[in-house]
Amino acid sequence: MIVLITGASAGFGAAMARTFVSNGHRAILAARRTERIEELARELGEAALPVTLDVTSRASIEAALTKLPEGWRDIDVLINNAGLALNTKPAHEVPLEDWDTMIATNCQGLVTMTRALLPGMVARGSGLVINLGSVAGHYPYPGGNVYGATKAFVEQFTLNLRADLVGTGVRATNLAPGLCGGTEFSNVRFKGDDAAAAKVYEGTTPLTAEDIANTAYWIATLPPHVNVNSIELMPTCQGFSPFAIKRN
Ligand code: NDP
Ligand code: 8X3
Repeated sequence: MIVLITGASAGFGAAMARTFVSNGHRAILAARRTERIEELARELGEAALPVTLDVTSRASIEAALTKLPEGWRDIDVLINNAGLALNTKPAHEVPLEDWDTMIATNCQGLVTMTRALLPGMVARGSGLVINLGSVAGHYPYPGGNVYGATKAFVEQFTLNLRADLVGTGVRATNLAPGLCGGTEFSNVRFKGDDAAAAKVYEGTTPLTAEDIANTAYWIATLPPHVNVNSIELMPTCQGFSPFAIKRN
């Protein structure tokens, strides 16, 4: 199968590319950092195609997809993985630009990619869209404000896709991980403060990018009559907080 992975230049996306290709499939590696995806494509060989695109730009997506070479256009699996969290400040302090960027990437980018590839999948009577949600879309936490809201959007959009796609043969899944280390997620969230990023995982055994890649691969290789609507993963060391109560 051919899988298009957004955010293939790092973290989950790069791990997914390695997993699909090592299992005999072809992967289109999409991201903004061209050198990164070209390097990964060199590692993976002919089964990988690097494609520079910015999911926040409809023009960039359309240009990249139009330029796909013959033989790479019938995409079986779209993994909408590109995404980010910015900041952990409370809602009344966080810069509005951070909210704009998260909404543009995690929501607008994801729906634009999906809308671009769905018609082909429906016409072929098969396909799968895996959207990267998060536990942040299921449970609120301080500083999660718009990030969590974008991931709740991702889950509901995925379920609404399911509603529209019944009978088409096209499947859709919300894949919602919890604490996961070894990616650039926290480095991006803390804007290059790598010490703050490392602290997030201190003393934990978090999920790994390979755990998420293996889950995506499992979802994509289930028999065609099986649709995973939504799946949530946490590391065993992660649990739930009590409600915060401000006492007099
Ligand atoms: P990373 O920061 O390691 O990777 C994010 C990827 O997204 C990069 O390849 C980056 O590539 C790409 N990306 C960001 N913005 C854009 C854009 N505008 N256009 C194209 N690509 C873009 O993060 P993770 O691998 O950890 O996270 C991947 C996904 O999983 C995200 O959606 C995240 O919200 C979600 N997630 C992560 C969890 C975690 O704990 N790590 C837990 C739950 C969900 P480039 O900069 O080259 O464009
Ligand atoms: C990433 C997991 O808990 O940092 O989506 O929001 S969390």
